[in-house]
Amino acid sequence: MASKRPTSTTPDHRGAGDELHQGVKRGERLTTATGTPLGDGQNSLKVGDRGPTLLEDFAFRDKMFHFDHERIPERVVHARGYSAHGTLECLDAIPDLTRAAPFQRKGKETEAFVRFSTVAGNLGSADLARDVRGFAVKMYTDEGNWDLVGNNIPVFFIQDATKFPDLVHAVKEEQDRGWPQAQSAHDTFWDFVSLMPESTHMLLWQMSDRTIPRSFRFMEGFGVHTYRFVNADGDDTFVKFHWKPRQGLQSVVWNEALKINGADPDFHRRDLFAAIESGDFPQWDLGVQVFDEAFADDFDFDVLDSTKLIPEEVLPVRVIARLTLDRVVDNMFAENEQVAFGTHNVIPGIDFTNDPLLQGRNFSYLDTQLKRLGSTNFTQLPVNAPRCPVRHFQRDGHMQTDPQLGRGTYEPNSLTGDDRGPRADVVHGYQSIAREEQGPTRRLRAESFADHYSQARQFFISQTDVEQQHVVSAFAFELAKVEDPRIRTRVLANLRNVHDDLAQSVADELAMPLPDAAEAVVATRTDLPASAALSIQLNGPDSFAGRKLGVLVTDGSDKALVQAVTAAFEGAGAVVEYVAPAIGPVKLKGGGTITPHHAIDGGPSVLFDAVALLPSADGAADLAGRASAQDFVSDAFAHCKLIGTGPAAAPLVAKAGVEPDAGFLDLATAGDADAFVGLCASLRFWDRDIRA
Ligand code: HDE
Repeated sequence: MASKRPTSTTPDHRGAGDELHQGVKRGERLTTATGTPLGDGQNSLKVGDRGPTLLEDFAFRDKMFHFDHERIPERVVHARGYSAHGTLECLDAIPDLTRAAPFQRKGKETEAFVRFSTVAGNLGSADLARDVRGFAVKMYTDEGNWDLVGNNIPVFFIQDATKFPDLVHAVKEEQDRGWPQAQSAHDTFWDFVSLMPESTHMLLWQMSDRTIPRSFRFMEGFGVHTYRFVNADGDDTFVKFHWKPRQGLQSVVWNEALKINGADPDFHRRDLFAAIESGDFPQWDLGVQVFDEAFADDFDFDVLDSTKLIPEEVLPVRVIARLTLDRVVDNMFAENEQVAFGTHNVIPGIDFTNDPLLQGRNFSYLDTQLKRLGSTNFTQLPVNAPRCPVRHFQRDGHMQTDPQLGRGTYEPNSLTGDDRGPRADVVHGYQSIAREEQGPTRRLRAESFADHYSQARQFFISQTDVEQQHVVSAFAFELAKVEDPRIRTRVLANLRNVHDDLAQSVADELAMPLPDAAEAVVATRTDLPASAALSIQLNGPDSFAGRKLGVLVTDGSDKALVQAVTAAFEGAGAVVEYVAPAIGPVKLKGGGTITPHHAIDGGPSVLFDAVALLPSADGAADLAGRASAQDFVSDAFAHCKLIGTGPAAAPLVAKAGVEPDAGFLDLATAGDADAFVGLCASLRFWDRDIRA
């Protein structure tokens, strides 16, 4: 029977869009990977009009071959990340301390690339998981790439790198069921940490609001380990690195985080992208705590122990440079996925200490890149390639892109000529500092690492009342997800060594009896004073700049009021977005329309730092009957947000079951807008804190 189907030569059926490709210019042609221009991008080569596909179809095979190999292994930890480009500018030259190239001259600029990440979840997990955030910075210096691969928390869970695979296995989804994703709230994680008291200090940080940052822009970064600065004379000092956001610190509350994950799982990456694209470039001050052997010997804890920090009140942070992120990535795979960080990437002027965690990391990062990127030549990828000259005799390997000219492939050689044969530079080249090491080889944890609770207690007493309550609630939330009661009891026993109020409050929230304190090798010190630097709330911003106001509008909203609120907040450096019953234009009283950014069902108040309710009377009556609008108000209230109310908002507020308090401000007329901006500088109305 003759087929009625069209043939590939019937122009109308060649495939959508092909008519657009008639007579395309040479440089615009669709080609194979090897450059052959294609005459058809829509149909594979078949026998007859319905027949089998031919193996000879090189164009199909070229395309499918590449597609089949698109994925590379995601990072075993820190899989989900987001990156941006920027510059590090030296504010305070410190050649007396280090010969590191970025710090030799005030005003010196060094290209930088930063990747922020969560740790536990896979690449597709949600941004607001309760998790540590990676804060990895690659600096393309004149003397090679320097990577400061840090976190947003200054301490870590374990003291020895050999425990890292155990920690990661414990926190990742359980192997017999494949869940939970991106969550520490499950048995294996708490089982492990309850048996590893050295993790207690980090657990306090993890259960604090540090692990639910409002944005990457509003969090600190830390190098964690003690490193060394080395100056041109070869003199070395210890150094700890800090990134301090000039935007101030800010986190969300847990109930809000849970809802953001549903409303916008990309909340953090969208925030960074939007800020940079709008020209609101985030900045961090790079600060250092520099100290010598004498300080280290005197200090309460071992400076090689990554479960400890040096309080800023004991050793102030000196700001030496400023990082500005001003360019988003062009291609997530090429940059965000293929960037290869490593603690071993240091430059002259930076050296290591014997921190056992750092020593282990120096091995792991190089090793992992070969697995992920598949070739030793990953340093040639644009995002990883140094910006300074690279000369060596490393040759060949998969995907070699360097033509590597000349005859000599070894060092020393006399055949490539003086101008082409790289030589070690004994004067300016990298020299590891001469360290005296001695002692028997042993598998031993130093006694100076044995105090697991004192700094955990110090962290707890450094939190505001609201923050302490958040820590308690976070422990209770996580432990309530732990099925085995023995694990919960062990955690409570450890917490007794931190602070009895903490242990008792968590036990109360779990409705569990308080066990005896766990045995501690070293008694908890109660003399360490509170450190204000450890609180988020005490280090917030002094304005609403960089934050987002959500304005609820309906047909009939007052134009003058909407405009005044918008102008006041935008004038203060904030972003204003409108939320309306539907996404189509809203007609304002006073003339004109505005186009909302969100329809109410997809624009819950968790996406904003503060809200203004400016509906018309009819609009408020309509919204009062919608669950999403009621949630908009009741969630903003529950999350301690500042709420501006227009003249007609009352019925909606009442229907949301909310009693206005001092965190509300009447926006009766356009003249009230400035007062609302001023109120919002405090970000939240914590007096309302209702165990969100
Ligand atoms: Fe990592 N870590 N880590 N880590 N880490 C990785 O490297 C490792 C540790 C950190 O955005 C891996 O490229 C060991 C501390 C960040 O690409 C891997 C130990 C700190 C990132 C690895 C630690 C970090 C990683 C996985 C214990 C804060 C993401 C993929 C000794 C100071 C970097 C990769 C990015 C990534 C190993 C502990 C920060 C497997 C063995 C402590 C920010 O190599």
